[in-house]
Amino acid sequence: MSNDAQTNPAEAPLTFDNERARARFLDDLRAVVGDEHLLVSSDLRASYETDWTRRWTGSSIAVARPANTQEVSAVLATCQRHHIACVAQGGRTGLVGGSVPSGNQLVLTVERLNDIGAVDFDSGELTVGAGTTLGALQRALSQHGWEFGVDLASRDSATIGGMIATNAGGAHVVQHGQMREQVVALEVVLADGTVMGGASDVAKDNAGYDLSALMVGSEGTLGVITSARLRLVPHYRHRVLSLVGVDTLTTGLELLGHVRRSTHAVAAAEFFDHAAMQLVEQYLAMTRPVRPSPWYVLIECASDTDPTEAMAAGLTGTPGVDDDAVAVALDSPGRQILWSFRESITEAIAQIGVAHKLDVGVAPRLLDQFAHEVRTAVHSSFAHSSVLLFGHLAEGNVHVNVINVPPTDATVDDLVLRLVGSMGGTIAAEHGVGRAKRDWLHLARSPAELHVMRALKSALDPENLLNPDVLFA
Ligand code: 2HG
Ligand code: ZN
Repeated sequence: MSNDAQTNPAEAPLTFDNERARARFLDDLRAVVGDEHLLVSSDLRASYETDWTRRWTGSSIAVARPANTQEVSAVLATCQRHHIACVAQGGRTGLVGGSVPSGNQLVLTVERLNDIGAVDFDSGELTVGAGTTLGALQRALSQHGWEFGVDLASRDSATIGGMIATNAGGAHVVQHGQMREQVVALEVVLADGTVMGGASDVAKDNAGYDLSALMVGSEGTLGVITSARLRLVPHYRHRVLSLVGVDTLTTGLELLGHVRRSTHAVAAAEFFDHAAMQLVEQYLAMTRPVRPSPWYVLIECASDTDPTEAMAAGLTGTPGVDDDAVAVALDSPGRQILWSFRESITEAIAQIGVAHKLDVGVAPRLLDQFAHEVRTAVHSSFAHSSVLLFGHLAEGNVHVNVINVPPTDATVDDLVLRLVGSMGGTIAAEHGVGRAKRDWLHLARSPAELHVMRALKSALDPENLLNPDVLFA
């Protein structure tokens, strides 16, 4: 890798100054991916230039759709030769603008890198292309006695590559961890086109720096992930899910504590507020099966032995949790109905507007205080706004969604993120930093950490060509 140019990652990406240079760049790309897979006209590019939220949008020179690692490598080498920045893209469901181009940049979509390798039954591992959607992976595994440890509502759009690049979390972090925990090894293409690593099936490897781990959560700024060797988890024969209405999140946490003490099988612990419940009831045209409460908590247990009794034992005995506050689902259709109240919140919100999405985390014991303060602060500055709070209870991960504030007005983001910072929390609990949070990264990372992050970026991408508008302000 060349290391002669040291460009400040904060500098603007290099851009074309004339049409001929642009045409030469496009010709070189065409020679790599073929005419059909280089999308140049604005109507073909359009869907790759806006993310799922519709808050983050931009323009690109073109969209390249390489078919394999060699083509990804040649595309990045072409970008480097022409000094053009490249934004790697998966399913565009990251929610922080991390895969949206912002000007004279190339979009590199990994959607054609979607091979799903054979499951190694003994080790419970497999290798997949970065463009494989989570849903396709789950369907491929359904008959094999293994599952993938991460699940999230956008499963049919989110790609494994994007989920690794953002270290996605989802509903089962409490049982299986985030994407980081599922990665055995990665194949990555570096800024100059060098292919690094490979989806090795060596189970334990301590030979120096864990370079695959470095790529997890790097948001396309250090390299483009092309394939991944993934660790699977056993398919559990029994699953039981409870929806419980509670007055406070502290009660929800107590409840979770009881269930955790009576079984090790807790697979998910989620929460949402009454405003989110009402919106989803309207969106799904369904009625909640429990009495109205300020908060709702979903607790799922999954194991090889039936966890129903242990779950029931855990649920009883928490003050304020009476029978009409609890609904339990033992079979798959019943569980799907209960899950739909939680999983449809994001879609229901998108139906009514473009939301400010602040994916933040605080110490779980501070959840009620945070909820109170964030609602008060947002409403006092934006009288017509609506605040919806939902997220992942066990991790104190709150998805603050604010609607009826113009998408371009970042004062509400500032207000929420500073509040989180003042409570010792994190400004990015599971969606990453992207373009949405880069101005507030200093609230979550010390100067020493920022210095090391910038040093890594400069070492691996000296010309600042990989996703230059995310992470660093
Ligand atoms: C979830 O947990 C997702 O449902 C989406 O992370 C969160 O829409 C959001 O803000
Ligand atoms: Zn989430």
